[in-house]
Amino acid sequence: MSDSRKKVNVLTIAGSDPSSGAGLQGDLQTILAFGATPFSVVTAVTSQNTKEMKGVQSVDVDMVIDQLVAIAEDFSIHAIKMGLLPSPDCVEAVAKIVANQWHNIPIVIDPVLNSSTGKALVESGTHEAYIKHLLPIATLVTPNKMEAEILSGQSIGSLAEAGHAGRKLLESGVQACLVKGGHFTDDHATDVLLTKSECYEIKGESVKHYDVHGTGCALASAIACELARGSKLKIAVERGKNYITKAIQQSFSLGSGSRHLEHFPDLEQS
Ligand code: PXL
Repeated sequence: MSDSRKKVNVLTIAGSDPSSGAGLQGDLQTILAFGATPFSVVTAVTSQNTKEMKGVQSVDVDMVIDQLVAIAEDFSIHAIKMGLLPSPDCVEAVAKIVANQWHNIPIVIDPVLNSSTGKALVESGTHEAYIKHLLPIATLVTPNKMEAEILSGQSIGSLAEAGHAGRKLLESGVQACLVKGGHFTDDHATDVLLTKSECYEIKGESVKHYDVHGTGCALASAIACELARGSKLKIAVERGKNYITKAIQQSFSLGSGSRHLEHFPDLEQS
């Protein structure tokens, strides 16, 4: 984890998960675990538990804008993490306000399109809006295999193809792309990090394959906290990945379905 003595404010723009596994509630726990101060703007409300995604309702775009303006008027924000943005209108409005209000701070986008059970969480046209409005202002986008396939329009069956898809996403103007693995290699633990000039395979410790909810949200939040403190991109991604690995290894069952991440893991435990 990064230098916890430096006070930073990290804003998450995300949907609510009442079961606290993913979304806003997962982000808040991660941001606290990194010793940063969390701020939150709600874009959608879901009804779900560890067994089932029951429904999703968007917050009015005007209300999303009002929340963003209220935060911008009163606080310095050092990094932004975005998760579920449920409609093309929401994506466009958020991109506009963020570009106007927050210059030169790291913006990390976890492009949530479906729930882990495959239920669509966003309206049609949302992924096109990401490419047109949001990726051009972002520091890093962190798609999983399926999200990278949708956003790039390319299928991914290997690490090399993950790299091609990531390179395609860079054409939108985003500064960097982390295509999360889990599926490309035998150890299920290698991600591909691309910038315009660099390409890294970020290898993680192999983790037992648990059904854990909210890993993408927590990883993007962790990276946003590191970037807020001034960590270089590759270091931020490696620290975020180490955090999420430990959070998965130490995950636990609270409900009868997917497990909860340990958002405050012991980072020394192997
Ligand atoms: O893990 C993606 C995600 C993000 N945000 C919310 C969610 C989910 C997945 O279910 O419910 C609110």
